[in-house]
Amino acid sequence: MATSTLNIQGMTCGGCVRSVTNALQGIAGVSTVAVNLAAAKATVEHDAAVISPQALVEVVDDIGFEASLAA
Ligand SMILES: [Cu+2]
Repeated sequence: MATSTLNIQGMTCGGCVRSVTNALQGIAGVSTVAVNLAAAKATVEHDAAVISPQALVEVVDDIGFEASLAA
């Protein structure tokens, strides 16, 4: 199991947090998702053999936010 942290720009409220959480949680291979609005980050535990960190970023971008992998 891998843990990836994403920086996410564009989240302004609890609805955004829910949208991001649901999108990430819905991906095959993702086990847990924790989104922090104040920090503008999401921490995702996932099976890297099923879903890559970059693919997580793309899913968040696809629903209208600006994501990148945290260093
Ligand atoms: Cu919102």
